[in-house]
Amino acid sequence: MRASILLVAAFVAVAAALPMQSHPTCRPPKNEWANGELVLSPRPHEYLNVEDLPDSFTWGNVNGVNYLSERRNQHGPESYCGSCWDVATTNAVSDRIAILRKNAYPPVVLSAQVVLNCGYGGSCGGGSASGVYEALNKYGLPDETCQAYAGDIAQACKDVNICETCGSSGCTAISNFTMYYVSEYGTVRGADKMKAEIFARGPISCGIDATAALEAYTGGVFSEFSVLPIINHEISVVGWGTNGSTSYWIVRNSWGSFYGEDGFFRIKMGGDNLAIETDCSWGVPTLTKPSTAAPKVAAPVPVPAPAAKTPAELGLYHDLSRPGVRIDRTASRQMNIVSPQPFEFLSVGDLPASFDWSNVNNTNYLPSPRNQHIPQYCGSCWAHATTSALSARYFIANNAQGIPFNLSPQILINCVTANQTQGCNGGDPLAAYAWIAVNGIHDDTGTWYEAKNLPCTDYYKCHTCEPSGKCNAVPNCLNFGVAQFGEIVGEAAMKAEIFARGPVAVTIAVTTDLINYTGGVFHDTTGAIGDDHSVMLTGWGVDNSGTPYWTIVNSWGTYWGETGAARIVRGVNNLGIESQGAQWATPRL
Ligand SMILES: *[C@@H]1O[C@H](CO)[C@@H](O)[C@H](O)[C@H]1NC(C)=O
Ligand SMILES: *[C@@H]1O[C@H](CO)[C@@H](O)[C@H](O)[C@H]1NC(C)=O
Ligand SMILES: *[C@@H]1O[C@H](CO)[C@@H](O)[C@H](O)[C@H]1NC(C)=O
Ligand SMILES: *[C@@H]1O[C@H](CO)[C@@H](O)[C@H](O)[C@H]1NC(C)=O
Ligand SMILES: CC(=O)N[C@H]1CO[C@H](CO)[C@@H](O)[C@@H]1O
Repeated sequence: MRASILLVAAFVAVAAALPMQSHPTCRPPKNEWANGELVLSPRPHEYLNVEDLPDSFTWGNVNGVNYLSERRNQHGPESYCGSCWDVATTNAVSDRIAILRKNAYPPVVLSAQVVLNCGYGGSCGGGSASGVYEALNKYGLPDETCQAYAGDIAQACKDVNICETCGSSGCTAISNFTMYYVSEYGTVRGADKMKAEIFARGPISCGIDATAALEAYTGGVFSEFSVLPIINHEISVVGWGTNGSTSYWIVRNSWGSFYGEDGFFRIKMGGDNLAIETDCSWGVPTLTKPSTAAPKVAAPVPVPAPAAKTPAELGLYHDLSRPGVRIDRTASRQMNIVSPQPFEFLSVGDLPASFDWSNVNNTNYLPSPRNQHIPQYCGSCWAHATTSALSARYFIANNAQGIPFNLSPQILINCVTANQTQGCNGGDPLAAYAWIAVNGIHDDTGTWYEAKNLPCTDYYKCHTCEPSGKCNAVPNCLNFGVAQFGEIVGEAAMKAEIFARGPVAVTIAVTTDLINYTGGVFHDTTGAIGDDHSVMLTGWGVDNSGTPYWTIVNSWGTYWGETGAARIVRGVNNLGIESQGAQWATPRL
């Protein structure tokens, strides 16, 4: 008894003298997925001269263009998850897909959850980056609209947990969706080789010792050479720079945008600070399937058989008994309009014949697409359309500088109650903007989309979880907002508003043919008009046969329609698109 007390006391004394290791399980020692390499072509350090590389370089700003994908928070939604190795790697490959696709719409965010569901290299108890790269080569990964981040709520590796949509009676596997692959992957160590790899091919993922001091970091160039580093965390290194006297790495963490410098930290380069130059890895994305790739799981058994059922017949995408839009048109709905609206000062005849925020002067201003129906059915289109449009308008207001983000629809589902709005049972887009104008909103790194009605508490507005298992509210998180907001109708006013200020939310009817839509200019012939659904309206054009159309971005995943978007015939009030109301809001800057 006495001996064991002494032992405990000795252990406590030693532990207190050592730096605290607070992420003990996020990057455990190597496992069976570790150290895999598939190197098929010369590596950048073999053909680049490191002396020729610039003093500063970051994929967050290459000649004024950002290629970095959205920040993530691994620590939620309901508990701690040691998935740093997974999130750092899927983020780095998502960046490289943006580089490969020259930032074309839509931005791709690879699904970190599929990695967890399938155990590609580890679990919430930790894992290795090379497992993710190996799986990206052998099996591929879909984007997040197939499988949302659920952290600890990992599921079995089967089709429905790789790509799904959910209806009122459960979730169904999607059989036709895009998989992303890497053609080769490997490891890199040492500052010079890391620089060559990053410069030539894009961000890399690296192991690091996440010390208590790094956890407490709030900005500046970090350095900590006083500890014997033990790699227990993984991050992505996206570039480097110098402040005049000190060179540093630019690092994206996976602890939310509220960590450090907007989710990033800078750490002194050279000398293997916290072991950041010891254990890095890279993958080269490809848009064609490698010849060795095979499905992880057997081809899906059509549910229910046979496969002839259409999405509409399967009750997918939209449940007409659960409207996504609830607008009390007899009530006076709040707006805040203090300056002239674009339709008052722009002449519609002066606007271009085609215009779309997915490509204005070769720049995409739209955030990554969403899926309101995963991990379960939720009639939250009103929250998705409004937050997507506002996110785009922030990017427009920032002149496409900085890292794009998606404002959190979940906060609105939890909190907006005005005028019949009922979370997953539908809501009023204008009431969403009215709520944001008063309360503010945050990106989705503190409030993950969970597709259910949660309480409107500080905790559910913004939280994060610790290795101890404890989850805490993040204070002062709602730092984005709305200045003016209103509603317009009619083609001319909608065009002027979109052209001058950015995408809007718009209310449309949903028909079975819209549910089945796979591409082309949609033209409803049933005469449907109604408050069924809310989508983001991003622009307009005219097709080869001279048919004018609107472009909308839906929140039904990228496997629906034209990569998540659709064209709808314009000028004839199809689905009520020009008469049911388009809601707009300007960002509070
Ligand atoms: C799968 O999707 C692609 C791209 O959207 C499309 O070209 C193809 O026809 C689809 N295949 C099936 C079987 O639906
Ligand atoms: C550069 O960073 C180092 C390390 O944090 C710091 O000591 C130094 O004052 C910084 N220099 C400038 C010019 O900011
Ligand atoms: C769309 O869904 C409806 C209702 O299930 C079905 O009758 C129709 O044939 C489908 N259309 C197409 C083109 O698949
Ligand atoms: C696109 O280019 C045109 C012509 O140079 C310019 O007038 C316009 O402001 C640009 N649009 C954006 C959003 O940068
Ligand atoms: C946010 C919002 O639009 N609230 C409105 C709800 O309805 C009442 C009654 O008509 C209005 O007074 C509010 O402005």
